[in-house]
Amino acid sequence: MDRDVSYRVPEIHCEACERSIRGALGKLEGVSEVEIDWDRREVRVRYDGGKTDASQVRERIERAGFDAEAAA
Ligand SMILES: [Cu+2]
Repeated sequence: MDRDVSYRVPEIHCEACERSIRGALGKLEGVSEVEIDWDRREVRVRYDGGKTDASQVRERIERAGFDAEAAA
């Protein structure tokens, strides 16, 4: 089943940041969509709940070098 999760990533500053995050999440199996909201500094991810979960999504963002906080 498809699920959505959002994280606040305050350190997104430029397109290189966006590329790193997209690259990191693109390698995570089950991720089908990554949306970056520049105004809110938020990363929204759609993923297959049978293949991965929100904590793995968060871990990928953090491993790419960014703090990820649960979005309100
Ligand atoms: Cu950047």
